[in-house]
Amino acid sequence: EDDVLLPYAHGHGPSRSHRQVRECQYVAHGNTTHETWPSSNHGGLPVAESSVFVSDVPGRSTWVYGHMTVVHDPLRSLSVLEPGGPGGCGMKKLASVEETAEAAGCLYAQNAGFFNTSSHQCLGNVVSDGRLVQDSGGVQNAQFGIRKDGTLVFGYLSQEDVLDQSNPFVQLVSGVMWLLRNGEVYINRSLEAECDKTQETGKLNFFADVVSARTAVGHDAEGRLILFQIDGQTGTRGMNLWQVAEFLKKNGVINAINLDGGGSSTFVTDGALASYPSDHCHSDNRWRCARRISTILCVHPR
Ligand code: NDG
Repeated sequence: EDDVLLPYAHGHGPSRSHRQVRECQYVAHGNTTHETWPSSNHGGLPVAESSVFVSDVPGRSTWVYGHMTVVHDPLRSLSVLEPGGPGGCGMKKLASVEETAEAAGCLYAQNAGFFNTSSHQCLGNVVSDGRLVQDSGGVQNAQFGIRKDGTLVFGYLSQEDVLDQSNPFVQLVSGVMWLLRNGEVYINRSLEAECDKTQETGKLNFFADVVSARTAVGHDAEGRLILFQIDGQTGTRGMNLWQVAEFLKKNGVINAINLDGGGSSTFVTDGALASYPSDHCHSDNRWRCARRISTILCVHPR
């Protein structure tokens, strides 16, 4: 009834070893590769602007809508929020983006981190408004964070990097696939480096190549945050990750990571749903409903 979550090939779950399946890498100490950029801090209103676009992937007749939100003062107006409020990850809660965003007074919000669809556990690193909610133990997946001094961080982090208190993370969330690094598509390298167990839409190559609804976050040359969301349906419409990366690059994004997508991909303005989700409603299969998801990115007044 959901936007397809594909089973692993031949019934081999993520825990069974398989010749082609790498073990996930846990890096406890030292520096793993990432990029940093000073965030913009424009004092003037508004804190953010949001625009709608229509996908224009060459050769495709099934077009969908998407949203780009530009955040002018990320350090003061962007938060990673747990599902349903503080403590949501610990309680293995899921909540719609509308619920979490409405309660927190977000002007704009979109889904963020991946979760285990059976246990509802939030996956990866989560730092929310200066509170370390959980760390992933150094698992290698694409990260987005903001440090206390406003530095934007995109890429891979060791557990030590995540826990470092000299200039601590005030916001941090994990995605899957580093889409753009220094203005270049970084998907080939991500396919080799990243843990495949953080997402449930088939193997990592399929996950990257399939068209679907997508959510991403990046930054431009001025250090503004760029939030990206595009509607879709896994295997039918939307964008694959190569197309998302090209689209972001064309629009001036320098570093970007992919966040939870598919039926989780959701965009909310002023507490109201502003995207077309792909999951069918539990109550009536004819209609589409927003999925209850894990963490969100919330743009709020300063
Ligand atoms: C979405 C994701 C899936 C993930 C699940 C829970 C895509 C295309 O949400 O990988 O496991 O986080 O991003 N699908 O269905």
